[in-house]
Amino acid sequence: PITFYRKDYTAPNHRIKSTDLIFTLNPSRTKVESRLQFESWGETNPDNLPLELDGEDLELEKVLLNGKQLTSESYTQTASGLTIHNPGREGLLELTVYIQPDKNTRLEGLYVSNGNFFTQCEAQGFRRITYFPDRPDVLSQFTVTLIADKTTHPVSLSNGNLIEEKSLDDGLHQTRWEDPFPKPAYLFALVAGRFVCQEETIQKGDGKPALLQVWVEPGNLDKTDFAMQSLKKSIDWDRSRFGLDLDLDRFMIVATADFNMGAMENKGLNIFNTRFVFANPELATDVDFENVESVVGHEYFHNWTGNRVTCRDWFQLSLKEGLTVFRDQEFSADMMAEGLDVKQAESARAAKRIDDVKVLRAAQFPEDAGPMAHPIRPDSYQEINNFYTVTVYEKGAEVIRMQHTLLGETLFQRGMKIYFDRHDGQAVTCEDFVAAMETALQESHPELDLKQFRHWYAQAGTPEVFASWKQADDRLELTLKQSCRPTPGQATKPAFHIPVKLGFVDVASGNDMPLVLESNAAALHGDVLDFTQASETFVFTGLSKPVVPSLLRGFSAPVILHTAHNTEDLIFLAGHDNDPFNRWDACQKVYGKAIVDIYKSAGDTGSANTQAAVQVVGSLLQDAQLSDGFLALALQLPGEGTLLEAFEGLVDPVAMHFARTTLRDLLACTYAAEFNALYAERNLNGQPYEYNAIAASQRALKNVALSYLLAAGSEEELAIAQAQYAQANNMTDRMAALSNLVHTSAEKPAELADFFERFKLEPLVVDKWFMLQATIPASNENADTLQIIRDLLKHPAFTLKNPNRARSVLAAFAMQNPSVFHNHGGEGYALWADLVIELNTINPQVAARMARGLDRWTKLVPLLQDKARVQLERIFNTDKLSPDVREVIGKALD
Ligand code: B3K
Ligand code: ZN
Repeated sequence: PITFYRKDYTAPNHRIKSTDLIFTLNPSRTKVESRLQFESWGETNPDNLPLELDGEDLELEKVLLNGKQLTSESYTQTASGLTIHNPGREGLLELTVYIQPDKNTRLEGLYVSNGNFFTQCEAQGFRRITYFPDRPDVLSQFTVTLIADKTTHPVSLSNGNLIEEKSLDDGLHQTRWEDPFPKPAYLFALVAGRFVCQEETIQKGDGKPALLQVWVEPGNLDKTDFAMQSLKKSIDWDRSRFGLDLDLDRFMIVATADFNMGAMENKGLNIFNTRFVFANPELATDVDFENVESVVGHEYFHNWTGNRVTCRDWFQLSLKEGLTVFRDQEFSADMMAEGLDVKQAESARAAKRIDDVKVLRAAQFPEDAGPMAHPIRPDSYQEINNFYTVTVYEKGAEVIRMQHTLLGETLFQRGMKIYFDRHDGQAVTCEDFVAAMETALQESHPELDLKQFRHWYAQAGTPEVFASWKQADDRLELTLKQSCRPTPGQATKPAFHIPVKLGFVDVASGNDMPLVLESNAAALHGDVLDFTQASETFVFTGLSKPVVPSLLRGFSAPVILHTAHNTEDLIFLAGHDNDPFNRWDACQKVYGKAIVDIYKSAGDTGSANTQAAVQVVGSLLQDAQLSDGFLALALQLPGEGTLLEAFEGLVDPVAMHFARTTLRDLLACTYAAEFNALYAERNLNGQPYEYNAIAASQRALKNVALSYLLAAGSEEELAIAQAQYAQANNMTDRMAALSNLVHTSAEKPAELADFFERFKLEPLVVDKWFMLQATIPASNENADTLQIIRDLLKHPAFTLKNPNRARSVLAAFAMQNPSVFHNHGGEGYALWADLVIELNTINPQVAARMARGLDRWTKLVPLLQDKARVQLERIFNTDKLSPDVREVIGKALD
């Protein structure tokens, strides 16, 4: 396999000033004609540098340079590209190629989905459309002509503005599009087919109108309102919070059922997985609504952070992704807090923060500790598509968030302005972003810099922070130590600059005490401590009464924090921490310790930690001050992925599942009456459904209560879930009832068949139906989940060709159902390997995602490691393994 290195970056020989494309669209043979106006990149470049174009799976018909047909000795054509020898300093290159969109099951480049044409070009899909310098630092102005059949493909769209539309002979029609902004090829898009749209004209900040459209296949218009609302909110929010306005006269979203990822930010023509567009109460859960809003926001925000300023090379991916995730997280938090009073708003924002940190702990921490660990700015890759990771995205967002924490909102926005002033229209690096933030910081704090902070871009691995303290004579000595375990290629790492947000909670009053730092006082900025050494002691004064430190508030840095808190301290923080995030986290720590005790003692529930967990839940249930959203989060036990990753030593996921279930059942029985009451109070059955943050958290709490009710498991509780299913007027309640029934019932509930019948024409809901069954845990001893999965794979509605459907079984099983996937017989791994191997030939990108299922196999108990290795090796030795899957499995076996 070829490895690409960040250090090897060189500028291209030529830039492409303008790109004129003509597509004659035909599913089995599409003609692509291109006219590329090129010129030498650097003034001092020699005249005879070759023009290098990438290309894959293309049938080349014609090459013309400055109007003259080239003979075959003036260029070199290989399986990966086309090199024009001696093209001169500038000129016009004209190419004609043919491609086969209907054979494209990889869904990269131009492909056909349900008869319609779509493109996906990021990262390197454009080279499967025509020969071109397919690299993000080549920005070109695109004009696109689309010629298509009038009846089968009446709608045809591309980036930018529609400048011409006309009928042609032979039942064809043509549209012509011009994108005023130069862009790299990865932002190119075209869509053609049968579509309908919801549209609206809005006024931009400069008073000019802009046309917004959401395009879907006929029959789906009743699912587009929320996406349109979300788009308008995104536009308003980016203007008011970041001062960034829509820069086009027209902004389009198109939904397709066949899509490798969530969505794509093509300039002016975002293409979405239907999953992140379609939303109405009957079909989408509250979480689906939330995701639609956040992904619509994310793609829209890319228009500035990604498109106006893009990446120099793919090692810089986090430049746009980390920043844009940070922006979409803030957007969602602001939307959830909208219209609430200060206290409620704080709680709503904390709930969003908790959701994001859960993802980080469940998915990013394992990645950072496993064979695919990489810095948010990777140094090397074999297949770039494997690096659209939780590290680049979510940890990348944490690294931006830390800069936001260090600078504060005002200076951070000043840094954004400097960034755009310097780099609008350019392809730049992560370093350019940090430099802009550093300039903003130094304008008001010349003594500060982000020198050490930059390690976050270069070093992989999750830092661990160890905190201990001594309180005596009105002083508190806080000692922080940090370390970071080796990751592939990085044995030792210099200390990180870690912003530690903190408070000292007075035990008597529950209030935060003022922070007075006596030693190295310059390290404290408001309530944020700069922690920069391997080990450092900070002395705080004015603390004559006992306090409990609350550290890393709001999860101010993506680290694993080990503290000297004893069980009593944690119980105190779980009840009194003034930082809602840390209050939640204290609950999680207590539950986690209890589950580990149960795990280690093979089911014994007598430990002090287990008692503490019971006590914490009891207090939460009695606390009338808590918002529904917070309570719903605080009552949920840590997820299995988080527990497995946090466990010290080799672990058995099956036993961990049962330990967690044991605690859940204990809580359920102890508080059966309270959960019953909670359920009854929050049960809105019969009231009209509305998606909003308050109503959603009420439903969330009710459904958490329902899951405890079913865990306690009598006939009566079963009837409650059945009634909720039958009476539900929205998908949130229906799904919650069904999943509780399916995951705990003795036999296949009748509701499961009803659900399929009701929704069989709605692919996204059918995905839920598959997913529900693929995630039945081992604790449901009446279900043979592996057999259920084998049967699901033979269901007429199942196909590996559609990524959503493939994920609904394969990812659900291998990544969300540890107790079945890791079954001791090894059948789970074998089934997974069969599917990865099959998917490898259909869609390498999605296969490589699924191949990550055993990333952390060396953390498993020896019995499971042996079984895992057999299957990893079986995949690795498969014929025609794609570079995508090879990289993932190869690194796992390294
Ligand atoms: N930028 C795209 C991801 C493209 C993935 C290519 N394998 C979606 C996003 O982050 O907005
Ligand atoms: Zn993105």
